[in-house]
Amino acid sequence: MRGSNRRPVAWLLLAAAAFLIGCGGQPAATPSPDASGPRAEISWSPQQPIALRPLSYELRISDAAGQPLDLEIATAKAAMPEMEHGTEPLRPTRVGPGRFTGTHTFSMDGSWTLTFEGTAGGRPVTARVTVDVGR
Ligand SMILES: [Cu+2]
Repeated sequence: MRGSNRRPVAWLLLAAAAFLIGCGGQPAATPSPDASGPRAEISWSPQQPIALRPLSYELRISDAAGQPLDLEIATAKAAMPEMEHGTEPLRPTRVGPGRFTGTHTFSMDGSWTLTFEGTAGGRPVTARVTVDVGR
């Protein structure tokens, strides 16, 4: 009866294939490193960010419960925590509650931290998301 054990494996492979196909055209979303506070998720086009190329992004800010957080962004910037050089300004445009779009060109490959600061419901909010550019 060992033959019957193969079926779940086949279904698992099918599910994995369907998942890969389903995600093929979708940009990857990176969860925020801070799970307790507001979450920032960002997806890129092209899907894999590369330095020195204009990229489009879609940013979603949500509260700890996962609901869209209607953040009024005051400052948005990209920094490389491991490096001494300065930050790059980001200019997200609000397209809905907790939803923003924009374009950016990273100056170099590496690990970038994007920080979005502002207010939501009169309270200060900071949301961060990490982006691996060029790797
Ligand atoms: Cu750098």
